Amino acid sequence: MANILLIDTNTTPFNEAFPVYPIGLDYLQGAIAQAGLGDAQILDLTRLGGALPPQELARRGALSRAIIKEALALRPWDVVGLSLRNIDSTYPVLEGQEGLHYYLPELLSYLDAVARYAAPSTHVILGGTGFSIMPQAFLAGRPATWHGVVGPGEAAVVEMLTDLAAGREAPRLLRGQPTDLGSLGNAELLGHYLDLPVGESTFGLRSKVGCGQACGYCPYPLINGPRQALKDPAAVAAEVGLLAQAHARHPGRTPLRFMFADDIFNRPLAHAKAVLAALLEQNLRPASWHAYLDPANLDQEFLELALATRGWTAPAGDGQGPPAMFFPFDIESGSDRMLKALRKPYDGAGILEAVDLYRRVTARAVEQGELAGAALGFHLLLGYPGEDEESVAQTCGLINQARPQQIAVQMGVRVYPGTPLAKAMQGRLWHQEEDLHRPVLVPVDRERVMGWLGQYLHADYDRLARRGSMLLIGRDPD
Ligand code: B12
Ligand code: SF4
Repeated sequence: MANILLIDTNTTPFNEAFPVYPIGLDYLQGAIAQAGLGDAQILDLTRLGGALPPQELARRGALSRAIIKEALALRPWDVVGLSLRNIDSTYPVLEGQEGLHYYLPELLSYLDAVARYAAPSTHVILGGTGFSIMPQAFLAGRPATWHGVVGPGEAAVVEMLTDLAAGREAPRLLRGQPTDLGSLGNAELLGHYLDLPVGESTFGLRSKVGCGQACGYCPYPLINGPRQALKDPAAVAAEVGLLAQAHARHPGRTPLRFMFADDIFNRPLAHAKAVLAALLEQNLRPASWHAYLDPANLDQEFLELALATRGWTAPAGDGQGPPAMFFPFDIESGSDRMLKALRKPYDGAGILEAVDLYRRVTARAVEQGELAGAALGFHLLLGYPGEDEESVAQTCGLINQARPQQIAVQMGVRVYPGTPLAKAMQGRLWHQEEDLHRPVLVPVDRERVMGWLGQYLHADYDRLARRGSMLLIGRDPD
């Protein structure tokens, strides 16, 4: 039995304001226990440090390093694992100093604290999404007792711990395979998060790994690999059941809402439907859930199952009566030329068909009193190489046809190392891979893009708000 400490290093301002439960570490803790390798402890830096008011956020780093020092002094840990999630915000929505959207320096300061205070015999294992995108940013220059896992960690961490326990050398860097995928299991930690002022995305669980696509800008395939691995729908429903039980033990708190934390939930569609059917079979109806979607890979049965399980719904204000539904179509562009450049597996016609289907299914639900109302939104990514007045005009044309109530526009695309976009931008935006450890964005003339949107969008879209590089555009309801 080894002494294992797992540290959640997510001390970003995002995690302060919108706590996300450390699913990855819960999954690893379960995998380690199941393999008979011991009871790993989770050290959650933000929650242990306690809430900080906005004007004192700058103290979080020092507070966290002190917590690390104290925990490492408790005993000579056999293994310390660090979960490294957010490197930067991908698209800066917060105006202000760099630390609000660039987190790598703080993460590295936590690694330095571990290097300083851990016993020389302690093995350190790094993992998590941020680590998986740029492992060398974290591992370079660290001693031979430091290791890393890229991608899903359940099987890989068990393999490494088994090697270390047997006195064998563990590899420096292991590509985690999506086998033996974990489940939520830490009822105590879930209970702790239920006591926080939680939001709709606080709790997540994974129904699969991977999306099977390779969109030009996206780092997800670097994290989770090129293929998909699906979890048994009944096991996913059991996880929702565990979450529901933890929630039931905390009455008076906000209603139970969660997110399927998959790269893409509805691909393959049959699996997503099987997961939702399993929830219904087990009579599990949370107040609401949501997920990232392929906007054109929908069918009537999926939408009906989403409705029956309260996907993308918000309960009625007074808690009585049917909920309202808001469905986000993450279309990224409405220009077929740009969708091709982005390497999206759908086109404008597919998006319009899906919107039409959503409207038909939800109109029927409103008629039958199952929904109080239904609306939809588009998410756009503007400023990818090749974007010009013509493509923005085409996107506006599609919006004018589909008439979403809200449009969120991300202006400028982050170039992550190892993506097709990074390859295309080599020599222009970067030379050495280290150049991309900082948030490098494809340059975009935001004022011009905003001008084109104003010119080509229907006059009904008269509400505009800007937050950093995000634009929020809206119109009055029909
Ligand atoms: C779902 C999701 C969200 C949800 C979270 C809901 C929830 N309750 O968890 C929401 C929408 C709230 C969200 C918000 C944000 N997210 Co997000 N999110 C994701 C997504 C799609 C899945 C993450 C997830 O939970 N996976 C399921 C769990 C089980 O897997 P996991 O955490 O990866 O853990 C596994 C492995 O990484 C590994 N592992 C993890 N820790 C460790 C530790 C050790 C020692 C080892 C060995 C292994 C290991 O093993 C685990 C089990 O297999 C990822 C992209 C992706 N495909 O991974 C982005 C991602 C993690 N998000 C990201 C970011 C930046 C953010 C935001 C800052 C906002 C934004 N601009 O996107 C905020 C931050 C919120 C916060 N409080 O921290 C980035 C992080 C990397 C980066 N670029 O910096 C990612 C990778 C997407 C991206 N844009 O690149 N996010
Ligand atoms: S954008 Fe979505 S579909 Fe494309 S590679 Fe990323 S996760 Fe997969």
